[in-house]
Amino acid sequence: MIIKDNPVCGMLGIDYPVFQGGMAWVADAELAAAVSNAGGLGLIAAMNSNGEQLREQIIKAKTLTDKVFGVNLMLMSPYIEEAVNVVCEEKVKVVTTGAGNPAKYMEQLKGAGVKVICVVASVALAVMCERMGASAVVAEGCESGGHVGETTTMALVPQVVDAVNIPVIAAGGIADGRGMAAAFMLGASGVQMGTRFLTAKECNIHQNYKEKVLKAKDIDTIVTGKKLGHPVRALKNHMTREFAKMEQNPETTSDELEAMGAGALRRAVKEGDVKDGSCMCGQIAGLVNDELTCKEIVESIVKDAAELIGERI
Ligand code: TUI
Repeated sequence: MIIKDNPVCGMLGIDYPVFQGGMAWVADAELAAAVSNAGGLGLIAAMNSNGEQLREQIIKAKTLTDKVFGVNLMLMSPYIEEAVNVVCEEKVKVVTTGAGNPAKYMEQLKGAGVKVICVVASVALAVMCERMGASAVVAEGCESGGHVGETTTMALVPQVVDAVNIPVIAAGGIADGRGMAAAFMLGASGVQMGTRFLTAKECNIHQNYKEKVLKAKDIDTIVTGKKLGHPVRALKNHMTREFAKMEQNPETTSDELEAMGAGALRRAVKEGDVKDGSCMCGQIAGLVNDELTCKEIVESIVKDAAELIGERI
């Protein structure tokens, strides 16, 4: 089930159905290659790059791994058209799409032989993506870090599983073998993790950010940005407190909020400003207490989940 006859492994040619989230500013060629080398699916986030910067990362990943890796397309990105072109030109095998409806790009991607796996936060979008020709969907619950929907993983995954005939990968709140086993019990055929990989040895985020994740407890994240129409989960800090205060004030304009959010993720990831930057992170951070290699992360979650499920691997 986890490995034996797993539809996601079969479809993509990977050893384990473990995806690394396509985290903006975080998921670079090194992280993606490390996860793919560990037998999972590494993903480069297109979000933080224009077409040529993305191409550089794809070429770099090709030098770091012979295994399959993918690109995450953030549909709200100003560079989305360029990113889609580059993915097709570089013959990337698989993309995940997030933060929107991928309809506009499906034909071009599929025409270029790219498998499209859509990240969805609702049954309706999952069904639409299947109709458009998605190879699988990632059902992402609101426990996740970053841009989130409103439904929890526990409620979303089985409803998506019942609504579509393509494989479903569960995301949001999963960081160990128990979470992976639970996802399979809900009908998922794989898992995607972001927060767990934030503290991976091969993850190039600033050490201040890693330490904040390592120290975080269950109740240390908050969702802000609902007023802007793109709610984002991040670790509580000075920035999220100020943002929440401004959001509650009816006189605050969307432009003021946008201005406050602009560059906040980059400040945390690159400069280590964990006070006034946005440390996007999921609710499972309390379970992430060590810096491991991607190989250790992937192998331990698969081993523990298989043991719980009673599958010999
Ligand atoms: O996309 C994500 N997670 C992200 S994207 C991101 S970058 C960003 N930075 C600042 C503000 C906004 C984004 C950080 N984290 N996950 C996949 C995901 N997609 N979660 C939820 C959705 C989603 C939500 C609504 C997908 C589609 C949707 O509706 C689209 C429609 O038109 O129905």
